[in-house]
Amino acid sequence: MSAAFSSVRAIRRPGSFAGEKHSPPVASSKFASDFLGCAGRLPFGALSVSIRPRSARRRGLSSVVAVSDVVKEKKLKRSSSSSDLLITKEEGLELYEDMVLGRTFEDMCAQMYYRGKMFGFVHLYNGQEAVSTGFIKLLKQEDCVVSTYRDHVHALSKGVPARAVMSELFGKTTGCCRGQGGSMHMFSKEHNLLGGFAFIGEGIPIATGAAFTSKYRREVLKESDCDHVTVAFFGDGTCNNGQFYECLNMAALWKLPIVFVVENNLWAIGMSHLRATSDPQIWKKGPAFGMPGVHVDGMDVLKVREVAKEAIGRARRGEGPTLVECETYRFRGHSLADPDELRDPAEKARYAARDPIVALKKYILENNLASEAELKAIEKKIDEIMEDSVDFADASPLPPRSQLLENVFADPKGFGIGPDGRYRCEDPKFTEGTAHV
Ligand SMILES: Cc1ncc(C[n+]2csc(CCOP(=O)(O)OP(=O)(O)O)c2C)c(N)n1
Ligand SMILES: [Mg+2]
Repeated sequence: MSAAFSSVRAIRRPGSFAGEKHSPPVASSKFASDFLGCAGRLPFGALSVSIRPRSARRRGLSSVVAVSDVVKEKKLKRSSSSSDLLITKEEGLELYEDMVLGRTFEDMCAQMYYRGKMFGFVHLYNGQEAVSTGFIKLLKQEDCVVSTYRDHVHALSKGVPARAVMSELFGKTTGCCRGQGGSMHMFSKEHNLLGGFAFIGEGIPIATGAAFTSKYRREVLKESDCDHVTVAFFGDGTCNNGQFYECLNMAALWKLPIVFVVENNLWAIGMSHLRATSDPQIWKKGPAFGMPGVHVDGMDVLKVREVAKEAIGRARRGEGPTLVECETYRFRGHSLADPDELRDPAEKARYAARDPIVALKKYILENNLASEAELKAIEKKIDEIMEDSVDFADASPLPPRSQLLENVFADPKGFGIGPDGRYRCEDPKFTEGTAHV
């Protein structure tokens, strides 16, 4: 391990907000009628309560908070009898490991960012892990994932090694994009992770195209085994962007094998979802285009997983797209440059009390799926992976200067001719001040 990091790297355990003091949890029933549990209120009646069957409301166990009439409610039983459990021991441990990996990785990112190891904006995913894990752990290697700028954890869930993600963040040649993408542009052909997009909404058409590819291969090229599904993740703020509507229309029209997953964390930088959106119930936009719309508690990986199973299965069977709105929350500011002073501390505390990792741990222990020692062993393994990924990234070389103009689609000669009559791109000073390579 490099001496520069060894003494001060701290690994934070789930359940604690990064750098923030814990406020006492607020009783959830007080906010039961609030949309997504946030402080603001819906401009009209809380639909999530009104459309759920009475029995489901009484049980309070349904994975689906609100749903269009296309999707039937799943009856989820929770009991200590192993046959009724939502997950097997192996599944529980896999979910736990993936969520702890995501959380621990992001906390390490914060440390490395503030230590000057990363450049540009870095957006962390803390709090939203149940969405990534709940969906991606059900996918096959051939299935595609399209992310946003909050993409490190999606990459990890899809199987991109922590070393490759950390190195990419450090801008090193061993990164999954050879250091050319950075935090917001994770990509891996091998893992069918199609990016990482800094511009909001940009990934949605790419995902729609990937889903079209699967359908084309199966129906036109007659590759009967091509049942690949694409999952597109994006935020609530992004749903006010035109590309979202265009792609929903196209996906429904062509019955594409895609799941649109909205990670509704209630905020778009400092803009509250309730202030920015004419109808904040995003899931309702699915039925408007002729596809199921589902609203699920995104702080509960088991509920997300149940909804994901249904939506992914539907896409794989060739039955078309689904829009899933996951109620979630980010435990940190918009990016690591955001002091996060706008959001109400009471709102933050309410969601901190619903930490998805703590909830899964409780479920595993209460149902005797695994022991405390087994979970500790996973946490230790992840700590070792973190140390290793930072050491690896730190020791890796920076890209050579010659890499700078690779993958630039415009003819580099288009940069013009300098006063010495040579192409500007051939002048070593051309990139001076923009990169230190
Ligand atoms: C096309 C475009 N417009 C504006 C921005 C600036 N911008 C960066 S993040 C963001 C908010 C997105 O919020 P949301 O979709 O809810 O995602 P979250 O950050 O909450 O995950 C905006 C408007 C951008 N990146 N791209
Ligand atoms: Mg958001």
